[in-house]
Amino acid sequence: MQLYNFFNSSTSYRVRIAMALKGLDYEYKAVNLRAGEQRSAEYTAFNPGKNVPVLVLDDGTSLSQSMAIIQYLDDTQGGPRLLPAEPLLRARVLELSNIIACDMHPINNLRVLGYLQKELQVSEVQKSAWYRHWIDEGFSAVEALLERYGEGSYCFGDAPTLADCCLVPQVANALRFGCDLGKYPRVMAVYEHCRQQPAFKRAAPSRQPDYIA
Ligand SMILES: N[C@@H](CCC(=O)N[C@@H](CS)C(=O)NCC(=O)O)C(=O)O
Repeated sequence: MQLYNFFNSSTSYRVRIAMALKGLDYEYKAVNLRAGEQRSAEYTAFNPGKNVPVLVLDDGTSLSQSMAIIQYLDDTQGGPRLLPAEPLLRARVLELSNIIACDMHPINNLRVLGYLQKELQVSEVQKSAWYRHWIDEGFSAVEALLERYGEGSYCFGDAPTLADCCLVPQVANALRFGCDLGKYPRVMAVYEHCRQQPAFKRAAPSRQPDYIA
């Protein structure tokens, strides 16, 4: 398999964690988002969504959207289940994951921040305020869900799920933007625990071949 991704793209990082947890090997195909490679004609023909990640299967089939990729891998590959079979627990995992994947990430994505700055002419300070606002909205909700339902060292119990694949990259991204996450002790406890685990370490931005400090 091939994974088109970028070292500090949080959606790529989700898939890298899932693949590392499942022990899946892949060829690393770097797409430099900082250089705008995702918008090139060649890449757009490959992925009309103009984003990463994209997984290419051994038979050449390509699949975009991190949540679809992870669910596909969970359904077809071995290793630990990232989406539990039990319907309510599965829904809980998706509930938390979707706060990050649907409510947080899309409004703070590179293209959105770029549009705010270049087209709407917001200042650097306003852009940071926007970013921090949506991080706070989202992590307040995640923190409340972890308080209600979270037990154990991961989001849900003592084994990783899709929720952890989403939480860790979103925290890493917020820290990179200088957000104060001290208000979210449960979120941070899960993050710190995951960071120590070999699969999460392998997937970390600083361990990727295209990493730039
Ligand atoms: N919903 C998509 C979002 C993918 C996405 O937008 N990824 C970001 C990086 S985290 C990207 O490629 N952004 C390019 C851009 O904004 O131009 C997913 O989960 O895969």
